Amino acid sequence: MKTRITELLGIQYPIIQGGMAWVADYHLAVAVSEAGGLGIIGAGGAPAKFVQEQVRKAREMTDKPIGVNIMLMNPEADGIAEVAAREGVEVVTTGAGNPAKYAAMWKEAGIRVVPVVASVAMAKMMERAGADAIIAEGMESGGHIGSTTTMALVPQVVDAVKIPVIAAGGIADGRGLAASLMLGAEAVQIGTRFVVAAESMVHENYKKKILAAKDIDSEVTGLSHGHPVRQIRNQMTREYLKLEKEGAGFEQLEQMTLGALRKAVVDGDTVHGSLMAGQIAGLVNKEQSCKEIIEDIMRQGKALLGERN
Ligand code: TUI
Repeated sequence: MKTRITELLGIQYPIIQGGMAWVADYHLAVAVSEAGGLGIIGAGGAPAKFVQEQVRKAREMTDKPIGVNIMLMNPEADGIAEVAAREGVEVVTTGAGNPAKYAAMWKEAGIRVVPVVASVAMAKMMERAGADAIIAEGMESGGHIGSTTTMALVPQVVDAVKIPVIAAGGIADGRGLAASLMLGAEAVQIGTRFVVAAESMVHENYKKKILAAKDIDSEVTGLSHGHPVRQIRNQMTREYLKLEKEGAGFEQLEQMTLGALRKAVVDGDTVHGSLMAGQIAGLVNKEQSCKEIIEDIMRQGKALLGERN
């Protein structure tokens, strides 16, 4: 299945693994790239040195293209941006902000620049800043989100830019892939289904929560202070939402979530941790290898799209 994205990124299948903070380490990224998709190391809130080590380990394990995701709210984003340029990754994706100031440096290093956006205005701005492609991420996604759904966002972004678009948010199988291509996207980015992949190093407790989740089991915290985050409902989200309703300030709320994702991923704390996951978690009910996941999605997607692919 060839699209402008498979050509641009040098991958076999139009499937990109989300660059999830704490979750997407080199084990997961290498497994996805080796299976023909694009694996991405999620820098999250990590220091630049840690990201450099991750990239080097991935490089030792695969010759296939590898990406790094830079979460732009990370105070070390400048250092990580330089690591990406220096260490010869093929692709950089960015989230939670505007990466325009790094675009020239990355392009000079021959890196494909692919920002994640949650609005048409940001997509246009990124195209002008030199982005090679755009990931249009709907509010069905896990983690830090915008406010528009994938179904509404993707075709509007596709119409607004000339560069190819990758759909994200609420996609976990071949139906999601086929639907995304119908909306004009040329690849999909998948997060939640890869959190439970066999090669994903997240704590077993976190995986179990995603595998057991139903459609309505996620909650969005942080809407009141403009940093909405989707995660599976638990004691933490209940307390957080109660405090938000009572008008708690950003500082107090931030205190509750600091380190909460790490608690979920590393410690397996499903009570106080932030179990980030998308609304599609209800569809994700078995642990498989990245190869099985990608082959499953492609088989189903191709059958739906017919022989033209
Ligand atoms: O970045 C994400 N998802 C994330 S980042 C993350 S790490 C985290 N950890 C703890 C608390 C909060 C976050 C978890 N999930 N997705 C990409 C994304 N980017 N979605 C929305 C945006 C976005 C938002 C605003 C992109 C650009 C933007 O621009 C704002 C501006 O005007 O600069």
